Amino acid sequence: MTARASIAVRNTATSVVTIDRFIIEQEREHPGASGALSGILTDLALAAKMIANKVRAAGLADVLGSAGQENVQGEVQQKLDVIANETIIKAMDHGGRLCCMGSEEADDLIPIPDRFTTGPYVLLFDPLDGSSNIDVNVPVGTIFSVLRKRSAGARGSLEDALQPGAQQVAAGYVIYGSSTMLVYSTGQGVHGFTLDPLLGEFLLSHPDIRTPEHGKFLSVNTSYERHWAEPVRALMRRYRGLDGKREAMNVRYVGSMVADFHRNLLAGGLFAYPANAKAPKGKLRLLYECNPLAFICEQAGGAAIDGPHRVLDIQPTSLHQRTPIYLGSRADVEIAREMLVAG
Ligand code: FBP
Repeated sequence: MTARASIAVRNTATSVVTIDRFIIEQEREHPGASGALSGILTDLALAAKMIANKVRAAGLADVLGSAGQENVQGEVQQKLDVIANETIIKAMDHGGRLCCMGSEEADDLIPIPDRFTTGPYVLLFDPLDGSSNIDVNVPVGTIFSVLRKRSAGARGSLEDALQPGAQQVAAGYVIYGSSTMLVYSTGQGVHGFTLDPLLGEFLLSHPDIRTPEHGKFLSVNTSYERHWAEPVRALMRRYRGLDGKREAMNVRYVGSMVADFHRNLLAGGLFAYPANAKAPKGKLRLLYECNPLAFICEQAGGAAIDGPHRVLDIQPTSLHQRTPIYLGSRADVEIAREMLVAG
């Protein structure tokens, strides 16, 4: 039974597919598999449940607001940024599957403590994406990317993190919205699991997600329009039907990349964070925001570019590097490629 065939197993009155069961079924498709990748995905699901509990009760517990310090990006860390970061590190550092980690909230690579054994994978993550939205109860998310270790030593190095996104062996995100969902891919399609708060289990709710070829939603922060280069302005006029060359897309922008991306993945659309005069490389980070979502997007039939390049082909040079991004429905990304390259 192939992994795609096993997708036929949906939650029915009599059969419930938990994420653990699904991970094991997918692993069976790889007879040589060590189980390490499955272990990483299972531990991430646990970390997601723990973060969901904190986010859900954020207004009641003293976890809202600033943590009073800045991260390497120069952004003020929110208390929940720090909590989510520590939760993921503690859930992942002792399983013997990772050689090192990288996080939006840590300046350098996070080593595996000497008292724990290491493993053949690297985990890169944004513990709480869209954190500026936490205090106003707008959906936020966690984004993760898994790569195979390349370097010789047991304890990993920057070389292991700085691999093109096309080398990812798994990627995904968790959205803490009206429900908590975990969406991931190991290169065998994209599958979504919804957390049943009573059972405390992620259950298969969105098997084999495919994103529509043509999108209806446009997600971009137009308040930067005056700082965009002319080709970007022309592109955004095109998407909004202002040059009469197509129907206008419906503009939806939450300001949490995971929330905007998730809507567009399911309903069809384009998320863009172009470069602008103030941010010549854009804002979003290549390794733990753009690469994992680009991987999911392509696995669901969509596309992701920075303008001239496929995002997953970009050779990273630093842990926190930024990139412009246009990702979503394939036909809409194609328009961006044509107009930005021809621009
Ligand atoms: P972090 O919270 O992880 O730094 O995420 C960056 C982010 O909040 C994205 O989620 C979102 O798409 C973008 O920045 C919003 O930026 P802007 O306010 O400039 O539109």
